[in-house]
Amino acid sequence: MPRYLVTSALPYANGPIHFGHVIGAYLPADVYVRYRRMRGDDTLFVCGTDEHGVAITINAEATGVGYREFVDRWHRVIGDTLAAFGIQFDTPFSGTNRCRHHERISQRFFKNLHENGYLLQKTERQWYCEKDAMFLADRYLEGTCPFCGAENARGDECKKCGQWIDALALKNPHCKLCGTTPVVRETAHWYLDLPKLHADGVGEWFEGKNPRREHVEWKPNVRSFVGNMLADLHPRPITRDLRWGVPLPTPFTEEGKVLYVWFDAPIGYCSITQEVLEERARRKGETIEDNAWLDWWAPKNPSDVRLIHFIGKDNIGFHTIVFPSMSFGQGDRFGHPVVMPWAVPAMEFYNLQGRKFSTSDGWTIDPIEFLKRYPNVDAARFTLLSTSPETADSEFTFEDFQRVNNRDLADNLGNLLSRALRFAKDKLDGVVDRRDPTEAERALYAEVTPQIHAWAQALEKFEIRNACSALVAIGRATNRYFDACAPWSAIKSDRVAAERCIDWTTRCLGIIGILAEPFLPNAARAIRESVGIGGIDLRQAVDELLARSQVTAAEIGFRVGEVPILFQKIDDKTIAAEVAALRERAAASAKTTTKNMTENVPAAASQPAAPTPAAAPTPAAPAAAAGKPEITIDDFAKVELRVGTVVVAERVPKADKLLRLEVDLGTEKRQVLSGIALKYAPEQLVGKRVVVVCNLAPRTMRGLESRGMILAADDGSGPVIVSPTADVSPGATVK
Ligand code: B3M
Ligand code: ZN
Repeated sequence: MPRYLVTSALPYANGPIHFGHVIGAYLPADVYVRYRRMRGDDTLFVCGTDEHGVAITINAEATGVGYREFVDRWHRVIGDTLAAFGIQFDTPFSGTNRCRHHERISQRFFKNLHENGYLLQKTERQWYCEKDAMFLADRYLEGTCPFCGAENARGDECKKCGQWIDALALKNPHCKLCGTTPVVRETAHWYLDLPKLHADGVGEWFEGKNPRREHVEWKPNVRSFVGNMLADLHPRPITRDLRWGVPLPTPFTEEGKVLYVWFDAPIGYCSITQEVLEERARRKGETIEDNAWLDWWAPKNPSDVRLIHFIGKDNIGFHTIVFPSMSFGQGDRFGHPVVMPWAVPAMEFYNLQGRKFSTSDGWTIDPIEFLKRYPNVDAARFTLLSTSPETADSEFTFEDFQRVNNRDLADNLGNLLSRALRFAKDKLDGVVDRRDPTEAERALYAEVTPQIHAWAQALEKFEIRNACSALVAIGRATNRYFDACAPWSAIKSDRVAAERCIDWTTRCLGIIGILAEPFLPNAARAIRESVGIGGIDLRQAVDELLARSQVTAAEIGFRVGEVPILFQKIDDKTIAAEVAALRERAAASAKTTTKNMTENVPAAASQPAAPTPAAAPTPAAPAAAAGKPEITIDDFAKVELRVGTVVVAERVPKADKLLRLEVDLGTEKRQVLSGIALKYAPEQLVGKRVVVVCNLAPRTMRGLESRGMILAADDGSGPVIVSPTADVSPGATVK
């Protein structure tokens, strides 16, 4: 029997998480793990926070808090949020800085790759701040954008025009920390030789031709994304000039260099595994070896362990190419090969009421506050799960929350339970006896049985929405049966018929109480207890249900106890008030002129704190919300905007953010370069209608001429292409 090693993406300890994160990588994993355990599978569920990287150091410095204190604070907030959603990782929920095995294991990965010939060293020129004595990685550098002239462009991209910037081309560069002008210095970095790893077997593994991967189909979103990346693989730098992170192992130690956060973060899955195993052993009064994690990560027989990464779509490349390549490149140096992922059920994006979640724009819901207002976490779980972005982007709306809560849960399950049990209390002396089925009960089971199998099959394939639907369908079938039997009138002439109805209704409720366990852990337990199967062994129950649609324990009658209220309905007024409050928060935040990087930090975080030895804290510089000067209609008329259809889209080599598009404008085809590659895979764009600025002066980027610009909206979380809402012919003017 295979064992299951389940991971959820390690959230950055850098800010709060919202519903999009919860449904992206944590809740579906929790459901899957609960399901696997119900099936009796040995399962490990590993997670913790991602605690390194420039995003964290910059925000910590802006807040004036030491790095470790900063990540500790967010580690707590994130851990509490996930726990509030009933997500039960194996403990500890750790982190890449707090885990005491992390440095050692990360360094081993690096060394093994080096010994196996998969690392390259290259020297490059970078900006260096002599005052702070450090290289200015990515966002530590600011200057004037060489493309649009915007100030405050960062070392890696311009926030204003979205262009990818070669740091050396930045005009008037200055250090974000001290403001001085840096100098160019040479620095040597290590690169992961992805082309070589690909040629040596990672490519075949991805295609399923390599015995190290049992053939499981990739999800289409994963396959298309990775297909594109594989076509254009380059060595990837895996070290950074920073003072926060995992130091390079000896003999590679050099002043101020650490492993790149995306190199050490996935190794966190391994090091946290070691901690989880230690904690398990401790509870049994045992101790374990420092390499116990290898029993899961490098088992003698690789197909013993099924490694499953639950992630959001922006992490696909790292979990299907980079980390598998790092693992593949270990060879046998851990005794046996390191396990490669068996499945990567990546989610698409999850929005909020028609827009992207954006903490800085106030377009978000604080999950902890939400659960204070709606304390029944099962309702929140079920709403997120049944609207999850499994195959396409989807969204959370308060209207869906109301519908799922009121209709699918309160009416369909809660009401059914209380109607059946109250009837038994009032009319049947509180006892539910077993009665043989008639045609009606056989018809009911003919509806329910396929849904039991649909539930299991869907969960096996990570199709959680379908599994939710199967559960709801059992409730609906049972409601129809109950209403057709109408026990309240049957009792007047045929007591046995009424008893039979309550018997079979509660049997189905028992089935619901078992199958609901992964999604609605609290309600599921309450249902099982109320229908007399509180002590049931869930594993055996599922086996029995799949074998014969019944459970032995449910075949004995029971005495009705307390009748629980499973779900409270939510009225229209409450929902309208929620939507209004959300809009108000967004409007209030749009008025605030001081938006800066500390905005994600709770009030307490902006209190002065002990300075860190690593870098002197600097107050965050508030960037004024730039309103542009007024223009006349004639000014606007100078811009020629036309609708076009994307006919070709492809990545631009060596430019992470750029896509080369060919756009059909009706009368001509144009080549346009667009800085949207981080948000859109090329194949998502082909056939899409876009709006092109046609009379923009041509410009050459990366040796390619761009004639025009594609309009995109950006609320700070990346560009979203602007497209006409109805079909318009290519060439149509936009005004
Ligand atoms: N921390 C990115 C994210 O939170 C990153 C995931 C790491 S998984 C090893 O989306
Ligand atoms: Zn400086």
